Amino acid sequence: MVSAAGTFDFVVAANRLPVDRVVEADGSAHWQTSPGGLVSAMDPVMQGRRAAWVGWAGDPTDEIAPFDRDGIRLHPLMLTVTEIQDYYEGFSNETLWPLYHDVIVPPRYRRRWWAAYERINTRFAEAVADLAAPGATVWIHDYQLQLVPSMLRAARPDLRIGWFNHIPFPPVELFGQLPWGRSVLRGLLGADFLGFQRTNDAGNFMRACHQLLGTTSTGDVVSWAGADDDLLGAEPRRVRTGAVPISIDFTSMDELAREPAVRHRAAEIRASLGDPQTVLLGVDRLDYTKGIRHRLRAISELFADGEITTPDVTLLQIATPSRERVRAYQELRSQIDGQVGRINGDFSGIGASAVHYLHHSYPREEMAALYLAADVLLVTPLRDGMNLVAKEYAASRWDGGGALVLSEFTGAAQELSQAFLCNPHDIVGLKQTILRAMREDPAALRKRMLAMRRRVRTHDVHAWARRYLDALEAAPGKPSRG
Ligand code: GDG
Repeated sequence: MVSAAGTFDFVVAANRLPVDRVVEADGSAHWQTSPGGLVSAMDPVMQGRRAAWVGWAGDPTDEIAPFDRDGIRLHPLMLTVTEIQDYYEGFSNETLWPLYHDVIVPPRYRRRWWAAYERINTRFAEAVADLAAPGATVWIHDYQLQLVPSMLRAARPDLRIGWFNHIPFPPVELFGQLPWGRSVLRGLLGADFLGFQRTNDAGNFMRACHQLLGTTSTGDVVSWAGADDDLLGAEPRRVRTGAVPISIDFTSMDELAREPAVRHRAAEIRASLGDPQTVLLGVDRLDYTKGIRHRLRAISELFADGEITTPDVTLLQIATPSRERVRAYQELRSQIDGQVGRINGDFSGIGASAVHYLHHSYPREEMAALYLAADVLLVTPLRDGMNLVAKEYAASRWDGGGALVLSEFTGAAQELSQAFLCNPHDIVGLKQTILRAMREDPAALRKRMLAMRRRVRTHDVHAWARRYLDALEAAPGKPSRG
């Protein structure tokens, strides 16, 4: 059913709002801007427009009325405990997340979760349809909202609709497992432009459409003849696809890392680690895609081989708590706890830990200090859409110091070719790469780091948002306005 227009010319829909609700000890609550690049990327493109953002408010609480913050209308969607379990923890994080990351753990296909995913996507589409002005631009984010483009187009054919996938899009041989794969593709084809991190992801999407729906494509445009049914996305469509790799706010990271307090804190961190010759660092959400176990295996073997020893070398591993109610994450945590315990039992000395393992999240200032304190950053995902940590490391190293070991299975590897690239499945190769990064002479390291900094500076998050919106504007099939 076609709904009436709202008044906002630019509407973002993402699983989460750009703010978190903080409840103080006295029970009072306020909103705090969430950390993360998406918020800072969206801010400049939203300022000066009548802009709104639709997203889940985070906690299962009572209904919260829409409110304005920094000139932007925030429209919270509330989810019940069961909806969180089925749509978010279930379909998004136990079905789509592992399926889209090369089935590192087996995806679970449950009909109840799919039904909840459809329902919550409908709620997002309805909220956007109510807020968007005639002819407005809508930018939908990520794998949690893949049905929203077609749902929204059915209600509001006048809108210009874009979707961006922050995670990989899998090859059709894997995507084809999804019992509702055709519905997902038809959901996405409601957009005018579908943006992906890598050209390969866009290619995988196009191949899936061809094989499962019988679409044709010319260049980067997918043509769908439509279907003779009354399911979602039955209308014929021409949709543009493309790779628009996301980035970070280079300037703000660079400036933060230059602050005297952050530099002082970096020195303090090294001192409290016992001033080792080499500090190796890992910073990840505690997620099985990030290759933390492979990294620990390589480090453990390097200690066992005598290639590295305490107190000269230590690994500082920050693992930010994530999706703690999902079973695969609980299992991963106990595996990593066990691995770290064994490495420290075998290789630490008194006051000289082989691994410092911290299961916490930290303020941005501390993250910048950690990056500055590290001689080698280990980024070893088995699959990662982009990996912003790698780019943040380059942006923080205004001193030209540091070395980056980077998995070839990250989107970032396509841009940061001066990193020490590795295959984390190849433990022998990973060990050699870590040693090369540790032993390379400072002048050569500096050259590599300056080249990576140039890349991230010129391709920052603002350039990403502009490129995305230009591609959306230039997409085929101009909507009928009016
Ligand atoms: C998804 C895709 C893609 C981490 N711990 C703390 C903290 N962080 C920040 C990092 C970085 C961000 O979280 C993590 O970004 P990643 O890109 O590494 O990974 P995902 O969370 O998996 O993100 C990924 C990304 O979306 C964007 O499209 O790159 O491929 O999986 O910014 O700094 N920040 C703070 N404290 C922490 O403890 N303040």
